[in-house]
Amino acid sequence: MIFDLAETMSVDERGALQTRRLRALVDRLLAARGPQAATLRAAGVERGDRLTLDDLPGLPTLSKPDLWQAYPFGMLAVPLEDCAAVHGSSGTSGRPTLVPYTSNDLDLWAHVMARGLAAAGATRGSIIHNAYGYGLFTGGLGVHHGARALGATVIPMSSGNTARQLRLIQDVHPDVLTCTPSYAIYLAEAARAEGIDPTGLGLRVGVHGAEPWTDAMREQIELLLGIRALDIYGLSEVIGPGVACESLDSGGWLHVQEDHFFVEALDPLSGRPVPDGELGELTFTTLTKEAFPLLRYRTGDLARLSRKPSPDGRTTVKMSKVVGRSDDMLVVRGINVYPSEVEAVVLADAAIGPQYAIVVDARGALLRLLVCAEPSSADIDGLEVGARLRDSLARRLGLGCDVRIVEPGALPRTEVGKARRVIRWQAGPAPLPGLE
Ligand code: DLL
Repeated sequence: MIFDLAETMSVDERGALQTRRLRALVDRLLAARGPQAATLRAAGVERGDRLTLDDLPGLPTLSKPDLWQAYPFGMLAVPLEDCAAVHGSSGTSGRPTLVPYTSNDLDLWAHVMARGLAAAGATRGSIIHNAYGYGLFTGGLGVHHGARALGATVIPMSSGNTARQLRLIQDVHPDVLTCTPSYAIYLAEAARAEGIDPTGLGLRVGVHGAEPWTDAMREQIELLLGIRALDIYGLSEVIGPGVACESLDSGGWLHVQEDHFFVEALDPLSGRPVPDGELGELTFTTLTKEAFPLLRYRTGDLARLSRKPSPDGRTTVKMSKVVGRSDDMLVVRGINVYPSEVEAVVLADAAIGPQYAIVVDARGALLRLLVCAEPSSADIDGLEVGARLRDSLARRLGLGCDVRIVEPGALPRTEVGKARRVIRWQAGPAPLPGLE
């Protein structure tokens, strides 16, 4: 179902709307006199009214360190008393970011999330089991607001307490599961361990995001839970989940809600836009946000954009799955590797289960990659599978990796929060058992 006709607007009509919104945004930023007003003025922009979308590549960008510098509320564009909520992210690099919302911002968030849930086939009649964490993290409350705007019934489970989650799923029969992709796998494994067939739980579709995952992992989730597993992307700085969502018929692409979040893909080194279809750093301009508006925010997330017609009738620009982060790229003996490429090779082997970890051994002068994976069943010959995986990694990545096939259950699981699949081994004892 298409929740909002704006998703099917003609490209020209949407362009005109975006232009009007861009002009108003620039005027708001200038009036707020914050750090973005200063960089705009330094770039010669004194007012918004003549700007067009083609001018965007010439306007200043900002990135995470700019937000840290303004922490906690230096980027606020409205008085703090006009804010209705504050969310944030703990940040992979350990420094928090706080993101305030006005009441209108919360409505906008609910609206784009409702578009995403509807795109996944959720309806007013749906029961949404929401296992994203509630709290400062935007996952739980973002999906919650969206489910309310759609008119569905939401179960605010939050993360953790898996036994209770399973009990509730069996009792309430939700059709939609919302959680991180790693938690979807965790839940399925926990069900099996309890003797429950996870494909018989009655779930129809999963809406998974907040961490990188590949199509190989999608297949695993679909098989384990007997559902369609769709991707949802977002980040707290821009609004939270719902910035872009896959639909049941979008062929694996995520529709960017570009009437509110204008997207560019930039070359991470030069900062210049890359052509559609090429990998670039997603950069967002929040056209309509009030409390924390951002002009050309560089996310560090790498993906491709496409404007080809979508079979589902939506006309918005689409993004591919995120294939990595610009700061995630590993350079191993001169070869550039993204963890997602390793994941795709590992999970393509049916003898390997969904649990794996990449240990980057950075103790010496040259990085070494250790890929640890669990077999998909206990009777698999670890030595044979390990040798095969080493060969496929060498063939696909042009890189020699050490491979360890460990006992089922030996790798750490993530029950709460985002999965940590890349582990840096800087010094000291091995981060996982059995490594040397
Ligand atoms: O993770 C918002 C979210 C919640 C998205 C629930 C989807 C579902 P942050 O905690 O600020 O916000 O983290 C944002 O997570 O810059 C990406 O690096 C990563 N990320 C989010 N969604 C995806 C995804 C939420 N679908 C950061 N695929 C982003 C890959 C994702 N990475």
